[in-house]
Amino acid sequence: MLHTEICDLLGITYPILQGGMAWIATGELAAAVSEAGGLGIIGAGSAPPEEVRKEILKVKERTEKPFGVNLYYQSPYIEELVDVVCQEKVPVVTTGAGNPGKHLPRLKAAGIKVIPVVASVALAKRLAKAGVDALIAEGMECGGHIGEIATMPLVPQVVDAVSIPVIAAGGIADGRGLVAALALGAAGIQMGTRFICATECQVHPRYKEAILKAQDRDTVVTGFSGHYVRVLKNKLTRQYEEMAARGASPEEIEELGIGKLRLAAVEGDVEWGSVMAGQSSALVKEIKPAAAIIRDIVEEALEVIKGLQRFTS
Ligand code: TUI
Repeated sequence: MLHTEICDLLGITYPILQGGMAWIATGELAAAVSEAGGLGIIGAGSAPPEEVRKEILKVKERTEKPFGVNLYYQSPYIEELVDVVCQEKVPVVTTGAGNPGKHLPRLKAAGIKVIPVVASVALAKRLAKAGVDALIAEGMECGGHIGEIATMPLVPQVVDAVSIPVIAAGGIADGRGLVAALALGAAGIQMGTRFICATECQVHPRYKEAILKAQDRDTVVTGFSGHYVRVLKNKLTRQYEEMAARGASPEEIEELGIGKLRLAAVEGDVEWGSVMAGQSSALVKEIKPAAAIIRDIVEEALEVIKGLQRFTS
């Protein structure tokens, strides 16, 4: 058994959250993770509110267990999405790529547990003061939109700065990573990349294969002026690098990224699409059911904890 305060807070069996990845984390994956004792999270991304409601209903049909929705704060539908999660009484909301402060009163009034993703100590402090239930401290090893600080230094700094539970994310894909996160003071982990390679994940099979093939140096950070995105290297990232080298404008570079996550995740174009994935990609070696992913990680974590006793006297 591996139990932390986040299990009690969220009503889950294992302290493992699945990242709410846009275009990737649909109701099927979220339901499978929740049913296996973790917290499955639907990625709302920039999808229209009624599409997100459909995914919520899908999860409710498949499991009685708690689940979450991730709200992407750059979505043009953010206000309507807050309405949908409140109406549907979604048990947990995680947020990304922005400050959810102004929506906290509404979300809390609907009985929703709110867990923002933060990439800095300053925002962690501000949101803890505003009354969020927990925080996800996400290091820049993760895939997709990233901050500037790595998981190893970020997590203990956030843990020291707040008195609510902190969940570690970024670069974690196995039991060793889970134990390391606990050692840093985290109460649990969130994994995105590992769960992309879950059997139940509906992403295009070529996206999963690209992660399975990836080695240690196969991710790259693209972006400009504070908006950085970690993806697997491919033709798109080489074109991006050429553009950056010839001094292309931020607008031109932004233009290159439009629609590219959908191209990879839905169409399966892993050469010209944006294959968002973390540095943990090289740790992911097989596709297996979400329940097996969770079981194997917990088993490995318990073995690692036992093994650590040899260093004590
Ligand atoms: O949100 C993420 N990761 C994401 S979102 C995403 S969707 C996308 N699609 C196409 C192009 C680009 C992105 C892919 N990956 N992670 C959570 C996260 N949030 N990491 C960092 C932050 C963050 C950054 C700034 C949270 C808050 C914040 O606040 C700034 C402010 O307003 O104070």
